[in-house]
Amino acid sequence: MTKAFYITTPIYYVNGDPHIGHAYTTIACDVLARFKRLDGYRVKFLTGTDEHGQKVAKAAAEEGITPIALCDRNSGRFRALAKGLNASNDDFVRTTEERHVTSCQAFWQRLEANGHIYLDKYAGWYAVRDEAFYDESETRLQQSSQFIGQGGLISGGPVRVADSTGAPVEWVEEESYFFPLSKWQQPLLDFYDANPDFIAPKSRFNEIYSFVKGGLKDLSISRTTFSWGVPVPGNPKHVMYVWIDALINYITSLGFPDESGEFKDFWPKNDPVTLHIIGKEIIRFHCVYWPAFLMAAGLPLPRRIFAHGWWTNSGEKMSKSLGNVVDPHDLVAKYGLDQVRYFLMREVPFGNDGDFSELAVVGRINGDLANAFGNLAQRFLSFVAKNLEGILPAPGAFTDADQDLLRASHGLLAQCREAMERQAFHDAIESVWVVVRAANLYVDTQAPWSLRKTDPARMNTVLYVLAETVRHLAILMQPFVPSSAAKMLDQLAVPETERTFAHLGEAHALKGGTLLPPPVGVFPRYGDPKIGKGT
Ligand code: ME8
Repeated sequence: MTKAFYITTPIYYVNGDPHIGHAYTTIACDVLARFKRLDGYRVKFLTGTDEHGQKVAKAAAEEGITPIALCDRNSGRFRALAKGLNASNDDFVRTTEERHVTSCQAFWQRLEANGHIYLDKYAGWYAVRDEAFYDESETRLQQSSQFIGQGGLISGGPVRVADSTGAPVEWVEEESYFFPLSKWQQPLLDFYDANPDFIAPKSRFNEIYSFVKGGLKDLSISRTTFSWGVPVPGNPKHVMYVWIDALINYITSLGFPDESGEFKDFWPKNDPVTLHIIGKEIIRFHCVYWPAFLMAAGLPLPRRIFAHGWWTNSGEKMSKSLGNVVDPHDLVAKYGLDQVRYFLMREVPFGNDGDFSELAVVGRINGDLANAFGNLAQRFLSFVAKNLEGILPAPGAFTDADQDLLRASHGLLAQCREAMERQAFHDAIESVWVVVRAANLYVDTQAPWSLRKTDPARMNTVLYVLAETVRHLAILMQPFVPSSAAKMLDQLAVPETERTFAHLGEAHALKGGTLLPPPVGVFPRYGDPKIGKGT
């Protein structure tokens, strides 16, 4: 039976515009989805938008439009981003959709039926920006400052902010439904102990483990002071807390509360297949609340939650007020989509924070893509076109050097699989680049161009080995740079039906005598006058 794989991005808040951070998560998920599809899995890849809650209601009020008008417009921008990134998502969920409201209410009723919801009163701090409740001990007083005209600064007295995020908090007192999170402390710790890979990287696992060990308080899960949310079944004065609503999106898309369709394949009881990729700032919601909600509802848990790091811009946090938010559309327009995808996956080990700079982007484009990978393919393809009428020669007997290179190519799938199981994109790419570099060295040492007159048979073998190596590299790079890898495979005349990982290895090797189409450069240098872009 085909193994299933379910991968999700967080659903993005629609109060702002998409930025590079959103693009980063979506691309990472897309790379994993594509990798698993090529590896024979039945994949479902979900993304979408988080549209309820006070933050979105406030943003709409500030613009003087209805919340749904804001959601419709901005959700469209996130959908356009996914498309613009060539994301292969199978669904795009919006939390204002009917199917989601049904799913949330059914989930709530399960919790209630199982005795895990009670009515009480909440009195405490709330940060609208984070849509999070904070204990007084998690907040601090901070001197506020306000800009007045011409760069002047005045002090506006102390404000209370959340320690971890700096978001202003306000005092909230209202009737609220609660989830008895405190009761789930031990079951959660037991679960983490039994599943040490549930949260990655390890540092995040440790962070969550000690947070839970420190004790959990019951969680307020409904609000009454505004109405932009999913009505609580049986008491529509309350809307659900936006985070319970948001987390449920992951099962809405599987058809919940109907457990007979996709749900049973992608949210199975045994051997879970779900991977949630999120940013590091939302681990508490995903690694504590979500598993506790699921346990309480009597539903299975995801397999793993990976929290990646944050991008800064030239050392500074990206923020609207600083005006340094990197717009993914601009970046793609300037450097090319596959170039941006490659950069984001290669530059920073997934899980670490990263610093964005255009200098680094150009370095990767010119160094890794144009000079190393692109050039490797380009050199022998144009030689074949010019000197052999575009016909791929058949090889003779392989020398040790040939076999070394072919063996290295054949060994790549296992290395990439191992790295991708850890969501170590940079390691997967680096293992491919070890072979890219070895192949470039092979070209230098074998010097096929100089063999044309002296030893054409040997030249043919060398060209063939290069073609077969590039075939492997391009097949494996498809998840990262889908259009460029496809172009490379087109130039090797590899049929579209023979580009999965099952086609790696000798059984599907290129055949000598194949006519190759005229070569075209796949990875241009940035700053090359021919493409009219200056660095
Ligand atoms: O948190 N660097 O939505 P959101 C890297 N709606 N990634 C970044 C980033 C940065 N500078 N900034 C944002 C929410 N991200 C909730 C999620 S899920 C049930 C609900 C990415 O619009 C990162 O993936 O604030 C982060 O988790 C996500 O955007 C937050 O998006």
